[in-house]
Amino acid sequence: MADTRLAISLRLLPLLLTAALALLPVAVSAETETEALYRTHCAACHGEDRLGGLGPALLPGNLSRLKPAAAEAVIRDGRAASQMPGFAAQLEDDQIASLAEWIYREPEVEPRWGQDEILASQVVHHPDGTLPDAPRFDADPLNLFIVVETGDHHATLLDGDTFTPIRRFATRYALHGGPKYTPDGRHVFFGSRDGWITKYDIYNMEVVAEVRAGINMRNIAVSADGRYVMAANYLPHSLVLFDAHNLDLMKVYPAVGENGQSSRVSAVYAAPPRGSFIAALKDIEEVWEIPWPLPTEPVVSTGHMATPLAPRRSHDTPNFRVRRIPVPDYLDDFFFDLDYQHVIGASRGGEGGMVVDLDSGEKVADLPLEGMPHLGSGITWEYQGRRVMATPHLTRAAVSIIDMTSWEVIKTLETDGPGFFMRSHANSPYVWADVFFGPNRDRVHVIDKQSLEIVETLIPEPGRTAAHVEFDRYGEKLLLSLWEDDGAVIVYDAETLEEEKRIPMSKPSGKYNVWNKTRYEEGTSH
Ligand code: DHE
Repeated sequence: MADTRLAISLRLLPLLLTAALALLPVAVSAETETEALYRTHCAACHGEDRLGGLGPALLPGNLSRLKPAAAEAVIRDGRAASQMPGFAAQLEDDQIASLAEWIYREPEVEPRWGQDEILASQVVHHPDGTLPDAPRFDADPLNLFIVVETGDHHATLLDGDTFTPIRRFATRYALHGGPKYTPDGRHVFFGSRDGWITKYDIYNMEVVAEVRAGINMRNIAVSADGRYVMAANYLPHSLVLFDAHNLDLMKVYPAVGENGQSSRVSAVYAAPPRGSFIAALKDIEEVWEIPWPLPTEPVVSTGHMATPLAPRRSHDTPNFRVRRIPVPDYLDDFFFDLDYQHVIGASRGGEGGMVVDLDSGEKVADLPLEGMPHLGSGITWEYQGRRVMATPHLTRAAVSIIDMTSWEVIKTLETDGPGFFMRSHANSPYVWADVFFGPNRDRVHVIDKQSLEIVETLIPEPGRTAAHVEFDRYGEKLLLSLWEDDGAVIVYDAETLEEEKRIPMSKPSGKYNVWNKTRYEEGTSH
């Protein structure tokens, strides 16, 4: 019986081999043809290894915000207001489709971005101290805004008194998150999703230094004294520390937990009262605190939230060493109370939150916040003698308001759809909350901080997304984005809620006022 089976198998062998050989060249050539197409048409700008160059990185993590059909359209038609040409004349439809499919595949070898690559990427255009120290424009340097325009990857420097643009300049592709200022407001650091950090001298309106910290970066933080910059990466799993003067690399921290498992880093923030950076890890249940050196001279008190004269140190971890704080759940999106005693984090499942004491590492409260609270957009204010915080939800038409002493949700406001950003100012009676998702994304709610009710819903332009607000330094005027390619920032009077001016811009996303950001104003993002 066994002999018979063997004989049949041997007779079938040539047939099977022929069939396999017939299939093999097709599979191999399909792969190599796509790779060859990439090498011929794409690699010069996007890099041989898809890590980016003149154009952005083309790896699945970096493309997570672009749908494959949209990627095909970009390859076919190009991207307006960028250097990406259309390839409709050179490539057949199936070639475009195969390229678009291929760039969403993980590379066979995980790309590397370590110390050598970071060092090699650094470009210092104007070494620190070589440019003049006085602003080359006539405007209050502390009431400037930077507006990030994601439509064509530019930023605009805006006078916060007259609301006239001072300078519009090209940025790296796909900036994300808030740019961070030095405490004197002279320099600003931008972070791009592809990992580039750009230091820009506002007074001289020049890019002074750049470095690439990673391949897929989350955000950056700047120490309260403006001397250090920390970058948080998804790829590679790392935090990277730089000297802010010329963006010189100081240290790469592989994001590896106590248990040896490595993790993406959700984000990193500066905690001025603690004198440290705080980072949350997405895949391990730890928060990291990394102290920077204490100032040798007193730090000047900076206004409302007032950075203390010298940061209090509640622990004795040496400078730039990691203090691991074990937490009971993975922290993704998070927020802090004003003195940075507690971190308020949304857990990875998006069905709730928790409050952790950063000194003891103890969880002090659970927050019943289903519907993906977007705690990173949280803001705080005084309400009936106590401090409250409010957060929008990414998948629920609601704003939750939480008492920051009892950690109870004291109000859930129903909104016209899930929102992304909230903003206020200590001098304003109102909170502004956008409706970023769904059919009502053209609406913005204005919430009274004392009645905790929506008192006005504005529709600046029907059918067009209105989102993200930032106040001027006095809390008297504010900017709202008409978040479209042919969009605008709209100037409102913060008291009367009347529109005063529109400044055309290309998909303006975040707007950042120098005073509010450097003073850690309670109504703005940190
Ligand atoms: Fe953001 C800030 C994470 C999607 C626009 N976003 C941040 C920050 C984090 C974050 C951690 C804080 C960084 C900082 O300022 O230091 N964002 C995430 C996500 O995890 C999420 C949901 C998915 C992702 O793709 O990363 C996400 N973000 C978006 C967008 O789709 C937005 C709307 C458009 C875009 O440009 O990508 C967007 N995020 C922003 C903006 C800020 C931001 C404008 C700064 C807000 C501020 O006022 O400071």
